[in-house]
Amino acid sequence: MRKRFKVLLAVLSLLVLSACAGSPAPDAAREAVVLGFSQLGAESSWRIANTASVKAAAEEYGFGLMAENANQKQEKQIDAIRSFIAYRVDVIAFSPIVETGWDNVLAEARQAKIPVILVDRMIDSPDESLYTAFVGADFYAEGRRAGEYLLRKADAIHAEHLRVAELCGTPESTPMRDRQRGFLDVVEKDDRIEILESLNGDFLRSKGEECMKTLLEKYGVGGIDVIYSHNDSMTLGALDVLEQSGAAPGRDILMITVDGEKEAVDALKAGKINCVVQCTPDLGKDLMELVRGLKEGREIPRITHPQEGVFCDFDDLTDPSVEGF
Ligand code: GYE
Repeated sequence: MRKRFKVLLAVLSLLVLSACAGSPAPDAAREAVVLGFSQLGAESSWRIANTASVKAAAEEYGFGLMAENANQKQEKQIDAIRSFIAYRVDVIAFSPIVETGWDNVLAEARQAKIPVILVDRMIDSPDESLYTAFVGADFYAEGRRAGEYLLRKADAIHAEHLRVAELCGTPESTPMRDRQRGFLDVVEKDDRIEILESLNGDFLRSKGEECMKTLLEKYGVGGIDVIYSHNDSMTLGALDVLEQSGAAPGRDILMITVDGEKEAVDALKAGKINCVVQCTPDLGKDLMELVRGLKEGREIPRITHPQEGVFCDFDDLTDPSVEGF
């Protein structure tokens, strides 16, 4: 009996010692956290960098991560969220591909008392209790920055009339809606600006190419003055087509894009793009801070927006801070 008691005591003190020798108590709590993350797909360099940021940050914070990629399918995201609920993860994070259609599955998460954090994109629902927090860019502000650049450029080149074609991201997604609205709110009342048309390029490079071909067939290089594209992937696709057709993007057609991936920033430096509105994919750490806050029972901010700006041909592009992700 005495011997068994001694062994038990030894095991207990070892446990206590190892807990003390390792990380402090809050870290031990962190290790117990499991986060379910449903990424919407891998449509762009932005998305790939965003997935990497979430994975690296989960590792840094010592959180368990169940990550699922939905390959651009809302049903797959819904299935992933249901599997996270069944697994009883501590927190669910997901990037909704479109804004509507989430009410049922998020009500199931609420019923299971699992908090939900929206990453990158928003949902559109009258029920605000379906999610606890949002971390991602202010897309409306990004659209406005694109519009403000265009008006500044119009002044600088003394333009009287600028015909704009818009390459849009995935229909019904938050960045598509808000980048369009923000841009229009700035340029709409300026009678130098004419919007020729808005085409859906689904945030894909291949569709950016297709859209640019369609535009060239319809208007010719001389019939378009500005391309405003909702992301770099579509812009880079359009650049390929323009260059193949012998046009000089950046000079014959002003190119305005959103994201800031390395290839686009290099094209800005080479004079093929005129303005890159930044949108950072690096949301991992902000997300993990929110998860940690929830786990520790703290009040967390409802909305977290990262700091973002603009790189454009009015800037000193040799400055080392002008770099892409
Ligand atoms: O701009 C685009 C991606 O939701 C901010 O989605 C994201 C957008 C990003 O495919 O490249």
